[in-house]
Amino acid sequence: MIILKMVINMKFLFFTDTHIRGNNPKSRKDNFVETLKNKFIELVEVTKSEKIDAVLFGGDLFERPDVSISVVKEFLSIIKRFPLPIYSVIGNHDVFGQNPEVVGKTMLGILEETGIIEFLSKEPKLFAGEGKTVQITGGHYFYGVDDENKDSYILNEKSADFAIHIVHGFLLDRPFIKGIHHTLIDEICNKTMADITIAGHYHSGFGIKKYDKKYFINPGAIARVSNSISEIDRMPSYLVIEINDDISIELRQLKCAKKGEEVLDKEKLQEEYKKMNLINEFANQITSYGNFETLKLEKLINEIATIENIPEDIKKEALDRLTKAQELISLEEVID
Ligand SMILES: [Mn+2]
Repeated sequence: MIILKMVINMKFLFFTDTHIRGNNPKSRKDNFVETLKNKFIELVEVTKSEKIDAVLFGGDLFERPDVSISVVKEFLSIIKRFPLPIYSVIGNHDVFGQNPEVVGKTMLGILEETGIIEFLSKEPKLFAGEGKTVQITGGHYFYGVDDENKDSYILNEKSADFAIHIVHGFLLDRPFIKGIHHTLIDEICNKTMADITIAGHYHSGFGIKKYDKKYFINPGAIARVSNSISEIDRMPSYLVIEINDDISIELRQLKCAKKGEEVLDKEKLQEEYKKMNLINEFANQITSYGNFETLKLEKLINEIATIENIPEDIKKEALDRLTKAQELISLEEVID
């Protein structure tokens, strides 16, 4: 009798930026909630039928930190069918003030407490197949993730045969508009030990890139919520990663996703685009204090602190107060 060496593959499914919310984004023509629920159902079915070992998520599960309880409950009835926990990083939309330290005050924090979500960190989670091991690490989004220090993107040590690193940040394969902080694959590819780096955050995605022997991937957002005209041509996609002696990665389009023209209102998108241009023009006019790049309050505080040489602890206090103010405002608002 010949005994064949059995190789048990390890299979991972990755998706990102679902932006769960209870209402329709302005530019959508369909019922966004129903469409998104169907996408989760498809991902659960793929996970089951293809015997996925672990589900990985790239951040921005929720559109906002305090999505209403009824909406969360509706989606949880589907999400809980995944093999749990879902290994996840925290996106900028999941928390107040883009501050992952306050995740305890958010819906995502509740999901973590229940064990549905498990946060990734620099501390690797280890998966063992037949003779091979895979480690998973992650970096949450935080204010400044794409500044000089690219720490969040770089895996310094590898203790398994294969390393997957997940990050929520503006990772790109080519330079973007000057003045908007982003990170190029070129800047990190020689520094990171990860075999596969997967990013969420940039909704358009850039697909699968291979630099030397390392993969850098962003499959794009599951939800088409950006007010960008290019979203019309994009089909929401996810990844299936198979690891045995080698790595194979498949970028797949969601079968249930409809064509962009069917779900997005082109006229509304063009209107939004014009509005954004006006806002940008206005922002460009506010140059008396300094060269403000956007109207993001966190950014303004940081820029003023730099210009005025304000001590670090005072800047931190200002950012903390801003976070608290955003929490207060959100309590007062009618939620979803
Ligand atoms: Mn997002």
